Amino acid sequence: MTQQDWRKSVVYQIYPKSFNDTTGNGEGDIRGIINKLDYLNFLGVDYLWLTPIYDSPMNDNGYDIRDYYQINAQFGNESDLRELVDEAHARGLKIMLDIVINHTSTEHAWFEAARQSKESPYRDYYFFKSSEQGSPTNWESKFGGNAWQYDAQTAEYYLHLFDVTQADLNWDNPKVREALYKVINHWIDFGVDGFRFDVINLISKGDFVDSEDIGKEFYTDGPRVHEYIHEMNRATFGGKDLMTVGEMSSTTIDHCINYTKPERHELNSVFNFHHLKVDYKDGEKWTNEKFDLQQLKTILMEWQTGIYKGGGWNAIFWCNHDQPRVVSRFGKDIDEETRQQSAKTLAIVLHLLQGTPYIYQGEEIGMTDPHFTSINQYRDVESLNAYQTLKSKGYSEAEVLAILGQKSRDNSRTPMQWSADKHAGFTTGTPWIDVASNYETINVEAAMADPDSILYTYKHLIELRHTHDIITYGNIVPRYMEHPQLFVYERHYKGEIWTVVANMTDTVAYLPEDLAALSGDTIIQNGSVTEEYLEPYASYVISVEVN
Ligand code: TEU
Repeated sequence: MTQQDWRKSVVYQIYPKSFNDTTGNGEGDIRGIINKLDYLNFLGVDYLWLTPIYDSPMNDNGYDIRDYYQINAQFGNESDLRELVDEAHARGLKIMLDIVINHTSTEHAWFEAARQSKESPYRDYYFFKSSEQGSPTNWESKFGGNAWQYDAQTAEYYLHLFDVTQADLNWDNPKVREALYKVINHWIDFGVDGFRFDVINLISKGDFVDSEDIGKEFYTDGPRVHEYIHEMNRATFGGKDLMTVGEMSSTTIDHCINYTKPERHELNSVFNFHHLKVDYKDGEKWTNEKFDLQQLKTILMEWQTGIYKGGGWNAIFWCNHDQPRVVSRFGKDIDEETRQQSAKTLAIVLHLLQGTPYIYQGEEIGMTDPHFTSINQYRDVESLNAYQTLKSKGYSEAEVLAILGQKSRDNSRTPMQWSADKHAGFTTGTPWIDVASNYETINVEAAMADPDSILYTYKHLIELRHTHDIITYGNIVPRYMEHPQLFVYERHYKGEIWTVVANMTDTVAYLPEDLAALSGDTIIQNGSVTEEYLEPYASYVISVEVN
């Protein structure tokens, strides 16, 4: 691959545990990724982001790191990773690692030393606080329960914004920052091409006082966060040919502009999640709310235009390992035709936006939520906690299962569907989590054999991004924001306008007159489009020269 502007890249996210198992132990591994590089190359993506592959007790599937320098034995060893990087590079593919530095596992040597005594030199690597009357503050963990855990050995509490086995690191301690920069530099020297930084906007904690909410306001985009990210940039990846993306929890457009404006030397790009909360009820995830299309459009367009005007850079995505499958969420998976139509239209709408698109494994073949029917099928710590909490609030088993079925992170963590073979060709053993029962129809082999498949729409969209600068650099103009069915926007660049028109619903949508009158070159089209209407989930992109 010739050197291209990183802004034109497309990233493919791999969740190694569920990608491809070569040992038969029911869990994916690094060799499994190596075996599928030709497929990824065929798809045409530029970067592969691997969720954490370091040594970990796996309470949060690798987001609880025990040793930043060791490879998780379940996934392989360092020479497997070496081979993966080399084999990827040989195909023009680049590798991004996931860096989890807001917290470590409580099994990390630093934490084990820290918890021994108040005098440990590692004590202030973390937040330990004494408190006479229970928890130091009323903050809640994002996985349920209070965010402080009492540690009997020294009779103090430590902070964990996530699982009780994920202790938050104290970034105000310069030794912590130095140790973490060393980790990043180690992997730069190893030869990786970029990093995804886990919940990086939570690293600077403010005052430790009670919250009227769950504590977010004290650590989200906290007081010294920009200073720390800038310092990290200068001490590690800054000025090198490495792509970076920060995962930003509950952030704002203004902060994200500052995180990504090139002249501030912080990060290349950011994930935000506001558009994925449109099926929450009053901010609550664990509900069965239908998604709100108007809200989805409004939020996406606010971020698109806001970040663009501010000179920042978005990551654009529908799916990741924490989110349900988009075709089951904002599309419909009730029958084959509707699944294919809606998956393609969702792909078109997303990939023509401004920013760096991310494809999560299986999204490119329209993988669906598995529609689990028993709590025994769930594995995720967050889902298992939510199950208990909802049950204790009086919800029936059926109600809780319906909610988990819509919101659980396990929806996206079921094994990658490679073929119609047993266990979808993912493993010869017993998969660690059930395969979705539709794998005989929905799998890579079938998708490759069908030129009309969702897979080819993704491939085409990636090619378009690589060959048409308007997708990367064009201005973005929202249209028909109030339309109850259509998602319409324009991209403007060097005398050309591309209009993206999508029917986001399962009923026919009639075109407003000026759209019906638009004539130009069709760049891509999905489903049946006439001069008057779009069939359910149909969409198209049309290019018009303006001077
Ligand atoms: O996620 C951060 C995060 O806050 C969410 O996406 C979270 O999973 C969701 O809010 C739960 O409702 C990152 C990782 O992507 C996630 O897998 C980890 O569990 C988490 O950080 C902790 O490291």
